[in-house]
Amino acid sequence: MATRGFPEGFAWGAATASYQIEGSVTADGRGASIWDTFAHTPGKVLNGENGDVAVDHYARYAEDVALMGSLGLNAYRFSLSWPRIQPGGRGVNGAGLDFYKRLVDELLEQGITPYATLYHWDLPQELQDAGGWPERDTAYRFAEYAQVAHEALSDRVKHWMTVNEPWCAAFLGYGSGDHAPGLRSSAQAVRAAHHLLLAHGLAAPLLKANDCLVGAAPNLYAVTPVSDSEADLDAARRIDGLQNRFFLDALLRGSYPEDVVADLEPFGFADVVQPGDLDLIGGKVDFLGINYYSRHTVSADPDAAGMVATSPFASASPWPGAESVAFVNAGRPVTDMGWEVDPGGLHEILTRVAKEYPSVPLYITENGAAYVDTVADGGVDDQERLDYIEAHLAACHDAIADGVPLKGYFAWSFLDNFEWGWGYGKRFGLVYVDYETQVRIPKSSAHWYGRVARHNGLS
Ligand code: LGS
Repeated sequence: MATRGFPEGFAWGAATASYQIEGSVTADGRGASIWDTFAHTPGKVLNGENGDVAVDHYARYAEDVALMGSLGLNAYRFSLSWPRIQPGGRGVNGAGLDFYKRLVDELLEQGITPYATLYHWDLPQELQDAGGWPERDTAYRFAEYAQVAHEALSDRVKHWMTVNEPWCAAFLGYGSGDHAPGLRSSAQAVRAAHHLLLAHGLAAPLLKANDCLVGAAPNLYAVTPVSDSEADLDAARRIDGLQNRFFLDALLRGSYPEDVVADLEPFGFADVVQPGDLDLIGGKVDFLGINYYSRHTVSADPDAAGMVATSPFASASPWPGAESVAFVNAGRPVTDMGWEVDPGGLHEILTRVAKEYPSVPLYITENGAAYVDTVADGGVDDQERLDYIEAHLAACHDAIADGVPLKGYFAWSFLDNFEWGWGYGKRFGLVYVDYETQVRIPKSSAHWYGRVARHNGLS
C-alpha cells in the first residue's frame, strides 16, 4: 500500500499522567493528593495497589526520555502533579517545580516537544478536605496553581492543557465513586463538572502569556442507540449530552446544551452556574485535545446486557438523569478492559467536532488499548495493540483527508503504569515495565510506532 503521509509538523507522541508513573510520593516536599488517600483506602483499587512507587519515573525520567528519543517520538504529553508544586494546595514548592524543569530540559535536548497537562486527577488532599471540586473556590485555587506552573515553565513549555477528562474527574470522582475522592452524589458531581470547566476558564487566559497555546482534553465517545426506538434515541441523547456535548459546548461555544441543563435540573445544576461563568469558559482554547477509546452503544432497557467498565468495583451510576441507561456490547472485538475496538468511532468524533465546532485545531491526546503482554526472548510481541493503534491512525488519516485540522496524536501510554481502580493489572504501554525490577522493554508496538513517527506516515 502507498504510504499514507501525515501533514508536515504532525506531533507524534505518547502520553502519561503524574500519579500513574512518578512514584516518589513523599520526595522533595510533595504533599498528598486525593489519589494517595483513595488508593490507600481498602477496597478502592484492585489488590490494594497504589502509586507509591508506580514505575519510578520521578527517578528514571532521564532514561525514559532517552528511550522516547531513541524510538523517534517528537512530542510527549505528561501531567504536572499539583501537590508536588503546591503541597497542601497553596504556595510554591521549588523542589517540586525543579523536577518538571529537569524533565522539560531533557525533552528539549532530545528534540521532543513537551505538552503539559495541569490536572490529571491528583487534587491536593487539603483542597478536598475543604470540599474539593464541588466547591467553587477550588477553581480559583486551580488558577493560582496554573499561574505558578506557567511562570516556572512557560519559557520552554508552549502547549498547555488545563483539565484532563473532566467527565471522569467529576462523574467517576464524585458521582459513582469509582475514582478519587470516591464520593457518591449526583448533585456533587454536577457541581464538580461545572467547577472543573470554570477552572479551565479562569486559568486559560493566564496560560496564554509568553506565546503559549491552551487546550483541554475531554474524553469523547461515539454514541449510538441500540435501536431507533424513541426510548433508545433518548438514551443516546442523554449519554451523548453528558459525555460529549456538555463539555464541547461549554469549551467551544460558551454555553451548555439546553436539553442537558433540563436533564440536570433535579440535581440543582441551575444554581451552580453563576452569571458570566460561561463567558469565562467558552472560546478560550487554542486547540482541543480529544481522548478517544471506544463507542457507547446504549439501550433504554435497563435489563440489556450492561457494561460500564470504569472500575472493577463499579457500583453507583456516573450518569445523573440517565442512571437506567444500559451499555450494550455491540459485538466488536474487545480489549483487555472489555472495551470495544471501534476506529470508525474515532473518525466519526473527529469529523463531527470539526464540523460542529469549526476552526479549532485538534489533537488526539489519548488513544490506546490494554492487552495482556508476555515477555518472550527479551521482547514483547503486542500485535493486537499495534493493530489497534494502526487502525486508529488510519482513521486519523482519513479524517485529515476529509479536512479535519488534526495536528497530532498521542498514544496512551508511553509506559505501562498504574491504571487507577484496576491497579497494575492492565497494561496500556508502548513500553513494557517489569514492576519488580523497573526494567523497561519497548514492545513491538513501540518500535513500529517510532518508525511511523520517523516516516511521518503509515506505510
Ligand atoms: O489511564 C487512563 C486511560 C486508560 O483508558 C488515563 O489516565 C485516562 O486519562 C483515560 O481515562 N484512560 C482511559 N480511558 C478509557 C475509558 C474507556 C471506557 C470505555 C467504556 C466503553 C463502553
